[in-house]
Amino acid sequence: MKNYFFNILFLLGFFVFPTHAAEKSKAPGNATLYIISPIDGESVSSPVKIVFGLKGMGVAPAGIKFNNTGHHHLLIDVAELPDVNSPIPSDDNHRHFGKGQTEAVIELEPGEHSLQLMLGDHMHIPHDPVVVSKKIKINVKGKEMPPQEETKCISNGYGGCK
Ligand SMILES: [Cu+2]
Repeated sequence: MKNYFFNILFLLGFFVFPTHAAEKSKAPGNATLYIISPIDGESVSSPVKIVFGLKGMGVAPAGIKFNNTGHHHLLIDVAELPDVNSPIPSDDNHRHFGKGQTEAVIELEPGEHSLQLMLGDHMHIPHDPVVVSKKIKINVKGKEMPPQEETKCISNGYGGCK
């Protein structure tokens, strides 16, 4: 009788989780992903240098399968995390650092932007559990006008300048 129940659970498991779903790369529970720079709320000028921080795991280039490693993905102005069971999309808002980079210099329009890091495995798929940083907000300053040279007026005696 006991076996019967186990069989049912087993079959249900296959029903809920399709058998073709590949085993996800595991992440240690103490893995911590964070943005070292800029800091939350900072005002910066574009281009912005972003420094990635990772503890408890290592960085490996995309395509290299090695336990407890992954590569960085920078999510720019992304409201909701991408699907954690699929490769992270690759576009202007989801930047991959597949060479194993740990910092980046990016151009951002003036105004408020959100930044968040997400680790992906050799296939760009988030780990289990998902390794993601806190989302920070930064303010990108507008382009500053070059300071205008003060023109000195030396009277020409007719109400104008020489
Ligand atoms: Cu990737």
